[in-house]
Amino acid sequence: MMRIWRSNRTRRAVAGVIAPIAVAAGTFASSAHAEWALNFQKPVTPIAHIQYDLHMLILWICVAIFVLVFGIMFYSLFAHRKSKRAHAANFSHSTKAEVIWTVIPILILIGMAIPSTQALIMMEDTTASDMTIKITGYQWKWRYQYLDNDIDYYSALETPRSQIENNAPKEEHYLLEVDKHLVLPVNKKIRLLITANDVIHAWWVPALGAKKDAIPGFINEIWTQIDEPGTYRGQCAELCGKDHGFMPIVVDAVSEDDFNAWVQNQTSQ
Ligand SMILES: [Cu+2]
Repeated sequence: MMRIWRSNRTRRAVAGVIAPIAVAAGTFASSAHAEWALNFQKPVTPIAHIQYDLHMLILWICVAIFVLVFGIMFYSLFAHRKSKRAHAANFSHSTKAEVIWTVIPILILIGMAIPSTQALIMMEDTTASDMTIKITGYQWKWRYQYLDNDIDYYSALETPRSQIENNAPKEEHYLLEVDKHLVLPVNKKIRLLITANDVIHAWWVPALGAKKDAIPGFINEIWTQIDEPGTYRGQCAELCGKDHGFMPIVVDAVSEDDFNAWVQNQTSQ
């Protein structure tokens, strides 16, 4: 009886180890299209640049603290080991040590708070924008309304069902392609008003450093100003129902002339 119980427990323990490995292996095998880059996407807006620089600054501060703390710890363990007949100091209170370990972290936190605050203030400043677009999240698509140009359309997933159900090979922009892109001019400050019509969504385009919750009944605002023409892709970033993973965002950043031509084309239809 004892033996069966033990073997069941062993089997359960083995299954507990193997199951996550199998799941991980399956994930690796099926994610041939995954983006394996480690850092943020290449920033293309002032906000994305300031976020990237802040991220790198704080990353290196963390690396320096890690190296210093673990360096001192491992050096101390090694240099003052018992076999060398090390004797522990026997003081129980040190004002000097307490002042040092209070003042240094405060200085580090201030050093991080100053650039963080500058970034937040810059990100919140939607004044003096050249144009305004209202973005509304729906289950499961986006609606773009160009308030200055009287353009209004929906943008929905274009990846065919056959690719999602593994009946056709997956394209390069699998689940990241839509029927109608959001077209924006480069080098213009664009104010984005973000809301939703049913549940909470979030409009997120990493290369633009733009991510904001789309909440029914509320209008959140962000701004963007894209440096380089290109196509930038994003996704809904708030779990919003069964097709949450099927409402991507595609932004086309084009020259001012191309944008004006596009507006002409849209409004003359
Ligand atoms: Cu959504």
